[in-house]
Amino acid sequence: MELEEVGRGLRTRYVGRRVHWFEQVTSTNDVARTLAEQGAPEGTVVVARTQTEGRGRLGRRWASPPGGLYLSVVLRPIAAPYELPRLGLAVGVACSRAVERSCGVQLRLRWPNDLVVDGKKVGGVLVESGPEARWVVVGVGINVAVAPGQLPEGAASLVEFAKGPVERTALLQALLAELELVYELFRGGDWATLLQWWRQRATTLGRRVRVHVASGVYEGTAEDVDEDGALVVRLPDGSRKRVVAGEVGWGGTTR
Ligand code: BT5
Repeated sequence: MELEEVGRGLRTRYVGRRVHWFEQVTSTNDVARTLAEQGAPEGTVVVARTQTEGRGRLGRRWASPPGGLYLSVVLRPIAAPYELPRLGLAVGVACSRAVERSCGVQLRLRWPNDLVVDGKKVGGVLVESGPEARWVVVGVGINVAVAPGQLPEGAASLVEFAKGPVERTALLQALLAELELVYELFRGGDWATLLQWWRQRATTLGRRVRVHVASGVYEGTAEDVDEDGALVVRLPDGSRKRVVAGEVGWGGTTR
């Protein structure tokens, strides 16, 4: 992937106007955090071909072999920390729109941050922030064409679902453009549009779910996502529970 090519076809105002490209880093989120702390402008992007310490949430590992897209974007929203889960969902929407646009694959969203095709995880979103959310780093990992055997159980690459080859430059360009679009909606407070777009792509809603939270595990039906980005689950006794942070699975499958 040529940096020049990415810049040439890019139609954004600020996301991706500065791209730091690396063969290998520990984690693009680490590099972006450092840049953010040093005052990097909003929209600064870090892309790496591989990561040695790619991470997911809660210190989990993110397998980052060649053939994936690993990027992080520095943002400076004027937002309270409690608003950031919404931004995470918005980024998932951007990924879905970009994948659909660039390779025609329908990328679905599993609350909170999984990017899924046909029940397989093909990517994830990790939002990290500095003190009082003065800066935010949005990390996206997408398995574009990773060699089989280099991904964990339940994971897959986009090429397995695409009709033709998946062009990484086109995907990255589309992703940067869609990220700017959803970020503008987020900044403008248009949560209604973002939520509608998220719902249209959600795999989680209307299904029976098993929710793992710090205090335990319970089952119910995932009804909706609320204005804070929390999952609303209807319990068997009819009451509703808001899940702000947790894991969602169902019936032994990850679909
Ligand atoms: C995520 O975490 O899904 C967020 C992943 C974000 C990765 C990007 S890459 C660029 C940027 N730099 C970073 O260091 N991170 C971000 P979580 O929901 O915690 O999911 C982690 C789980 O997904 C792991 O425990 C595995 O089960 C699974 N997993 C690990 N690597 C995977 C991969 N490449 N594809 C699919 N699933 C994977």
